[in-house]
Amino acid sequence: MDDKLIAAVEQLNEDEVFKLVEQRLKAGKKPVYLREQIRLGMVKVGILYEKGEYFIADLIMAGEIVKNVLKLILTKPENQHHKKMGTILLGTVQGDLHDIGKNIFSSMIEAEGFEVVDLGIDVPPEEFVAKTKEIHPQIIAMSGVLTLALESMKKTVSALTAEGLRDQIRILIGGNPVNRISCEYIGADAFTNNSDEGVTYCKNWLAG
Ligand code: B12
Repeated sequence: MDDKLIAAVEQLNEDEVFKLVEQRLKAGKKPVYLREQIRLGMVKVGILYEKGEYFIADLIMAGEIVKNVLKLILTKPENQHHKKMGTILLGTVQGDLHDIGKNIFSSMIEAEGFEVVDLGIDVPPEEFVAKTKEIHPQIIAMSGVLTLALESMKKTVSALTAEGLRDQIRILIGGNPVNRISCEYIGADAFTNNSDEGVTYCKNWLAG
């Protein structure tokens, strides 16, 4: 664990976060490792918010710092795939405005050669359904960080099922509150708390 980097994120010290990330990249640390350290820092920010020591403004600031620093880490590799692997319809579900995790996944999966159609945040089930009918994605990937997102994910799967679309697609759910039990409840095909694992699911699904 990179205690210094985690602490810099926790303390909302943007200059220090940038300095440390640049140093670590130069020293050959992998983006996947650095992303995880930043995520751990964000967990600490969340704990301070829960304790009442941080406020909404601090969450916003944390979100901005992470968005900015991820630009350093998510620089697309030169050896990007050119063959289109498949299409993924992505969005943060209704009621949820968090998009940092979604955007990380989006950049990573694009770098693997997938086409990503990103519906953004607070996406209602009807919008997932309408876009699925229009673009026929192989995979729908839903993101949610709030507990209430689980209910929105379930509604989205139900709406897809009601329209007869469920059997044609794989559904992946990602974000902090998802787990095996909620995955079964929602009726998704897979869940993950980790973008890298999400990428692996998508690649495996389309490979076989
Ligand atoms: C930054 C932040 C905000 C920012 C968001 C900015 C943005 N553009 O996203 C702002 C200020 C807007 C915000 C608002 C709120 N927030 Co907030 N926020 C956070 C914070 C500190 C960090 C979230 C984050 O970006 N983490 C870093 C990313 C990288 O992690 P991640 O999202 O988990 O993503 C990783 C994986 O989950 C996965 N992943 C995520 N999505 C997907 C999708 C797919 C397909 C795949 C494969 C993988 C994947 O990949 C990522 C990396 O590997 C968290 C605390 C925490 N510990 O998470 C609270 C937290 C999520 N927020 C919380 C709350 C309560 C709120 C508010 C309700 C506060 C309020 N009273 O207004 C509002 C809700 C607004 C809304 N309707 O959504 C609570 C949620 C509690 C709950 N269980 O429901 C948390 C946990 C804080 C806390 N401990 O209380 N927040």
